[in-house]
Amino acid sequence: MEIIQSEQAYSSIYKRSIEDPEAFWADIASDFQWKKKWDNVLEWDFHKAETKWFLGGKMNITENCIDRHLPKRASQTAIIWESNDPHEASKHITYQELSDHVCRVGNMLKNQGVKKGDRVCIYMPMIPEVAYAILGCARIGAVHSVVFAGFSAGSLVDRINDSGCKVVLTSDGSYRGDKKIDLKVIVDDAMLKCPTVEKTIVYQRTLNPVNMKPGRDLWWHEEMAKASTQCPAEVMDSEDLLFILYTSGSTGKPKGMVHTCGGYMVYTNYTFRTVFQYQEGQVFWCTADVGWVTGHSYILYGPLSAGATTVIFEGIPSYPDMGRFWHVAEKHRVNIFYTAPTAIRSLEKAPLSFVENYDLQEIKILGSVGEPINEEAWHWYHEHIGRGQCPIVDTWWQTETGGIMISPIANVTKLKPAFATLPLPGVQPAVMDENGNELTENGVEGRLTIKFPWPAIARTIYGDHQRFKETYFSTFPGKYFTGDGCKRDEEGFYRITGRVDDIIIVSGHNMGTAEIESAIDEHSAVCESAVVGYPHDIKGQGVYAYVICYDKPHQEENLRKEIRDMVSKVIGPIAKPDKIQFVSGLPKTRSGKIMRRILRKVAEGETSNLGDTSTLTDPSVVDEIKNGAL
Ligand code: 7RM
Repeated sequence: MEIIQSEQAYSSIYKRSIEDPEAFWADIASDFQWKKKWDNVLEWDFHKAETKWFLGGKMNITENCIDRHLPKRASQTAIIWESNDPHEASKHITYQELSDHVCRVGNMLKNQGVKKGDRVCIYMPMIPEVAYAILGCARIGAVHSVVFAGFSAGSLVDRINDSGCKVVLTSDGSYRGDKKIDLKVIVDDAMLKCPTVEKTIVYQRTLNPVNMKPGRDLWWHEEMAKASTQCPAEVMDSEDLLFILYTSGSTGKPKGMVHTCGGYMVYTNYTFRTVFQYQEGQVFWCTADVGWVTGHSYILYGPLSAGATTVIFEGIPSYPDMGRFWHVAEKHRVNIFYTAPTAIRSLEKAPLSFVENYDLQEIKILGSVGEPINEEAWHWYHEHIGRGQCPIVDTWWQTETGGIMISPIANVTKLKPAFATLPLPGVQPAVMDENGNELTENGVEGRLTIKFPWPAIARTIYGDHQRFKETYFSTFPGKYFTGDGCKRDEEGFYRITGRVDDIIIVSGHNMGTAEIESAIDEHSAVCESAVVGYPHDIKGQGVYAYVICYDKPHQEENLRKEIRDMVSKVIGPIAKPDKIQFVSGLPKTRSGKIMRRILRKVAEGETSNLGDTSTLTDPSVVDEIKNGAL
């Protein structure tokens, strides 16, 4: 396959990918190891919410992530593991060792009666074994369902039962900063309500005493010792399930997004190599947790299928101090660094000496994902981490899209701070107005849809195709609706303005809350903000801003005025916040997304019935917010 290396190449390849998508993707797919070539590249019908890629093709993603590299790269490091504890030795796992571990896990699962198509829940910390677990499932055709190991027992129960998992892979405990979490206790609690689970297999990480239920609970090290390092890769159809990954809906129960083998493999590999311009021998570090799609696609499947060296980091950015990311980047000579704006903003707050203590010369490319990156954070990241020299790829995508969709291509296409910029080849965005008309010009704003399938699009919601169809394909019939709003500027560059459910209408004007936040954040005293709408007698909706300052403000009224003036200056008087509440933190989920539902309720004057707050990193901020409500 041809990797794009110039702006002209981008234009011509993009054009070809739109004119003849099947030929374009067939060409890319032919670079992989197939056990049998596909009969048909694509069949789709967005009215029925159906997409199939590489039909009739037979393959196994682990052969493409491991076996095919062995002739050349058996002794190359596949995974660098860095512990939560900076004093614990890091690990370098070669492709050969990865092969042995993954095959062992495959056999260990088979020994417990796991067969192709069975669901296996993985509830583990960020240790090398979580990678072996995920790939071990894929090796034997079991469907993995990774549940982020920060979720509560109740969330675990919902996810296990929704997909009927037969086995749970877990550990005795996990480390997170200075905290130790007893994962097995949470699993024990969950097991009281999970009738489909026959076995749990427990890896020893923290060595805290755990309760092992006879007949159900097994030790990982004992079972692995019995398992051989030879495990033939199960023959998978392109459209067989690879994994289920739950993502929260705007309301109600989590949606089990289903990804299949062939298209997902092709797309995560292609986007990894293209967006980051990965070069042979480079070290790639994506700081996400494997419990999120970013970890699936860009810690494991993308980099490993490309034969790269990928970093798995067990810890958090602030432990033992705010320099940890930069310490790890220096120590492992990271070349490509991919993180989230929420992390950037929190590190930006710390003294610069935490960055300056480390040599970051090896970093060549920076990435951002998960939410819109505000301009201030973009510039800080560019200047201080990228030394003004590294491109930042602001990658827009979703659990549902499987891989990156809209993003600059590092060192190839133009950057524009706070813009995800251009669609990748094969991606056909369409901006829609409220009435369902496509806005075909540039210089428009509307809802972001995608009008043609790409190989890694989620195929369904596990067990609920109707919900899949309604959520993604009914708002704009015939198109995939992302739930995001966007602008396309005069140059055709996309800026994602945030979830459409975060749009507020003030005096008849549509405003993206992200846009107001970005303006507030430009005030030098402000670290971060979150804006929601609240009912307003005259305007319909008023603007309510929650603002975190670097230092606790002394003269709140003065600062409020300055912030209003700033917003007025940046966006216009219409966007000026009506209410500004200073807070010390925001209610964030563990993936760094602000739980706006809570902020909206408090802004509306509702302080009881805030709903489930168990997935918040720090539920105590909710009380502070309630008590300070204006
Ligand atoms: C990869 C991931 C998806 C939602 C998506 C957006 C937001 C993600 C960006 C972004 C602006 C970005 N999957 N989002 N990336 N918004 N710029 N570069 O995050 O399923 O967890 O979230 O995240 O709203 O719809 S996700």
